[in-house]
Amino acid sequence: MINGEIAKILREMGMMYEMEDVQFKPRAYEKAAMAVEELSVGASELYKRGGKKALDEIPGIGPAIAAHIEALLKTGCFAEYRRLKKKIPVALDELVAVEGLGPKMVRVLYRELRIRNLKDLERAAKAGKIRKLAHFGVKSEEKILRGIEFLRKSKGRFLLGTILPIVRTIEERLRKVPGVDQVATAGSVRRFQETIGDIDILVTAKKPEAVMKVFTTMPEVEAIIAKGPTKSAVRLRQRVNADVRVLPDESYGAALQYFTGDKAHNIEVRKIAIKKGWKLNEYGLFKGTKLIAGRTEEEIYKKLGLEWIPPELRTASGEIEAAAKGKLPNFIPFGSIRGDCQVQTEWTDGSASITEMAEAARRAGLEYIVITDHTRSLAMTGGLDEKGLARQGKEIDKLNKELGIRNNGFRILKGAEVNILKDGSLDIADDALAKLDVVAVSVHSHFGMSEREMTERIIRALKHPAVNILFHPTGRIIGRREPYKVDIEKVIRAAKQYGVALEANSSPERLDLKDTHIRMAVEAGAKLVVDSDAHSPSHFGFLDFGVAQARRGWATKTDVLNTRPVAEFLKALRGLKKR
Ligand code: DGT
Ligand code: CA
Ligand code: CA
Ligand code: ZN
Repeated sequence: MINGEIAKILREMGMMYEMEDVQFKPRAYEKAAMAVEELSVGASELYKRGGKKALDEIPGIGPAIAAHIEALLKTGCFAEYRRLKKKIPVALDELVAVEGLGPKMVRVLYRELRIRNLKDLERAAKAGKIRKLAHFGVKSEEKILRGIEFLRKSKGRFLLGTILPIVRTIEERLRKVPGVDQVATAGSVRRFQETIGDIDILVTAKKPEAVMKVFTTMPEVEAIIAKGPTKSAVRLRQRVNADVRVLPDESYGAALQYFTGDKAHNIEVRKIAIKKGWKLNEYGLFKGTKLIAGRTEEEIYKKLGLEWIPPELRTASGEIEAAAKGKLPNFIPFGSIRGDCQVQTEWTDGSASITEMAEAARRAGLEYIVITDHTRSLAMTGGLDEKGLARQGKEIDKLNKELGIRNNGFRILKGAEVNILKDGSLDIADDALAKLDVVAVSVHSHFGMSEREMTERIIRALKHPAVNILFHPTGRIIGRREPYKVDIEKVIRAAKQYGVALEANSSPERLDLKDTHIRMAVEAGAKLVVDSDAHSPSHFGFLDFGVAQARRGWATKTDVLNTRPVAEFLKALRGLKKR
């Protein structure tokens, strides 16, 4: 059993306890699920080496849950899971994927209408049965149907953040196969697209059969779809398909270019070849039957009169014209974020202390973080009020004194993720905001407003003189929640006018602003920050997902304020207000 499967069961346990109104356990299981997901080694590997004790020692996992994991690894199940599952035998993960449906509502739906899965849910909603339940109404029934429709649309695609770790593991494994030279993943993964349909791996090797053997017998493989001498395809246990092709050295670059896409980009590039009287395909660039380029992507682009175009930019939206003129912008480099402006801690819904987050950030190469716990109207997270923020401020002052010496000047900045209320006002008083280094605002309620109302609401918040950053400006959760209706162009213009930076949130399920919106912001001259939205120490690793989207949005380093050292960052942030 792999970590993802264990985490899924633990998460389901948490939800089942929530259905049962059990105290504390839901959070403990959710925390344990997160801990397992974050392990850099397989739990089964840990167990093999160190037994139950090794599981016990995973931070965030107590002896009871460790025992469950042990049972999972040995038998694939455990008694408590079976007991709870029997009580409410529903496809929980399927149902809670519908926006707005939590475990408690799932319980009501099961008790009252015997709804066990998505199909039952859709049938009941269409028959008008849900509106008749207490606490549900016509509106929630419509919302459920919209949610199901949305799920259906995004089905079959996976978050880049889920896929990339699997891809890296597979690549590393293939690299170790004797005779293997180059290994690369092409397609949407290489382009850092926000969602992935399937994984396309390219390899150059002396003995293709050895690659095929390793690839089709990997522990992640659930089924072999095709196995040939130089090409195989498998279905992984994560339900995603992956294929591998073994190529000769001389056409590696051509294949990489061809299979990276995207399709529209390739069509335009091929047109340039045709204009020159040449032919471009996955085997190379040909003049008649003569191969004139193919070993590297660079030589192909060069022969066609183009600068090499970074994969994430290949969307046929102006990059080819720019490359032809040698005028591709100096896109923000990966790894260039110096400070993270959105970090949650255990003061609200994060999993770790301020110190732990600061230390993780420093290990991730950052120079500063802004602590932005939620504020009071987000009651489910234990949002902070003015007093809470003041107490947290004192704690941060103290830590800065201690850490400053120990950590070469690493800085923790005081901030908050302040809720924008329905009318556009903020849920924290001005004098408390004045004590923060960075004030960020975001929408966490009343998602159903009209576009005009939502746009006005957000712009009113941006006008507030204390506000520095707008977090996740459209509120989408990829594959789970549509963005709220908002005129993003107007919001971008207002952000520029009132001196507020817009966030490019790096969390793989948000990526908000998304690439095309980032490009609008860059063109409008608004400033950005790229944040991880960290809720636990490993999340600082998300930052490059945000950087990739910023690159797809044609952002350069100067567009992104938190590429600067802390003093310059703060100065630039304040400077926006003075223009
Ligand atoms: P995905 O898998 O849906 O996330 O998106 P991609 O871009 O990885 O698409 P995929 O896996 O179907 O194909 C990988 C690349 O191969 C694609 O970006 C461009 C190229 N390609 C695939 N099929 C065709 C085709 O029929 N014509 C051309 N010109 N290129 C293709
Ligand atoms: Ca693909
Ligand atoms: Ca493919
Ligand atoms: Zn938020």
